[in-house]
Amino acid sequence: MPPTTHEGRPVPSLTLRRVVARPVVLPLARPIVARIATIREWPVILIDLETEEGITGRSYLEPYVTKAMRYLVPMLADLGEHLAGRRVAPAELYEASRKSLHFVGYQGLSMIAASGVDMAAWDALAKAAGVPLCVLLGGSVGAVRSYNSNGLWLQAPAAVAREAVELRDQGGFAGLKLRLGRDRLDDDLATIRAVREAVGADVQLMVDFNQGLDRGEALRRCHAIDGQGLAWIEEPLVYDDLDGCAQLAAELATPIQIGENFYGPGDLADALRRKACDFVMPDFMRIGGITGWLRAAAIAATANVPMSTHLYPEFAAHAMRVTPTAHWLEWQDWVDPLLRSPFGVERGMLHVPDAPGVGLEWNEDAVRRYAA
Ligand code: SMN
Ligand code: MG
Repeated sequence: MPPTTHEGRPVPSLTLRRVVARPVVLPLARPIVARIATIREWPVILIDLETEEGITGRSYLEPYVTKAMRYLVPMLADLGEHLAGRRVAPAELYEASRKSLHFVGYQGLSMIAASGVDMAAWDALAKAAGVPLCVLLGGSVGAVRSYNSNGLWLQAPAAVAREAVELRDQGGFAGLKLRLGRDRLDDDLATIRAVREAVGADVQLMVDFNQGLDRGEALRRCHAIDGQGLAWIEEPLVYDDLDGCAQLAAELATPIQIGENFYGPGDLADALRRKACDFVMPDFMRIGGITGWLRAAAIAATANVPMSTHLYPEFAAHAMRVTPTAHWLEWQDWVDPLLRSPFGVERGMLHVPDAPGVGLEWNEDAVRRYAA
């Protein structure tokens, strides 16, 4: 007996035909001005995983650096060629992708490409099953608590406070993330105070140093903001300094948050083993797509560590519906111009659409307009 959906229809087996990757570059309404870089345009690779049966799985990648698309686009096509003819069984494709990378290594762009294919494979499979991805994963359709991460970069305190009110009111958000790491610590402190004053006591404030501090500066600054009632302090140190993070996590009352640079579930396990953080927030393109996320979520759950998402809010919404220690979804609308139906946000909750798959359809006019 073939497996059946909730409506009793058989789930067709899908065969991967090819992977089509299209680079686009979007303008950012609010340029990213972080401690370590300024980003004015947002590169996105749209992935269509075509199957012999006519169902197309969709995903996208956001590789930060426009030039990185030069390498990722052919990698995705090559991975597609390597996997062509195989059944769209995400766990098997994930293993096959990894095996094909034994010699070049799993991390970096390798993992990013494999993650993009994985996400598209899950979308295809859920479409074939006729159910939303979260349902295929064993969950139900619903909403996920989200914070607005659209802005609050390194501008002057008063400007950040004004923007914080705008972002709170963009969807009734009860959480906002500010970026820190101005030249002077006093200006970071003034920004936290100005934002708190502007948005009131009921909004949780996360802060992100974007890996911008050395150990001495991190000790000084994190202790200085430790009494501000922040929800977390994110990436104070360069991402691979787990010993430094462990020292901060041990000393500070405010939880330390890391994870957007975990390459695969093993990195998450390693960070927890080394007590490098209190919270984790893997990024879908680095943790290994949905397959990597599910494995990472199991590890976080066994350690009772709250797990938040990084970018990819549409995939995040589905994944969080089945994440045992689901904490906060990071919401951004940067890719919305490319979507036919952006997901809705209400009272700070991102809603999973009740439709087969993830719920991504490209707005082809916009794709043409922003083609790189
Ligand atoms: C971030 C996201 C996207 C671009 C730059 C920085 C940030 C985050 O680290 O966590 O949102
Ligand atoms: Mg971050």
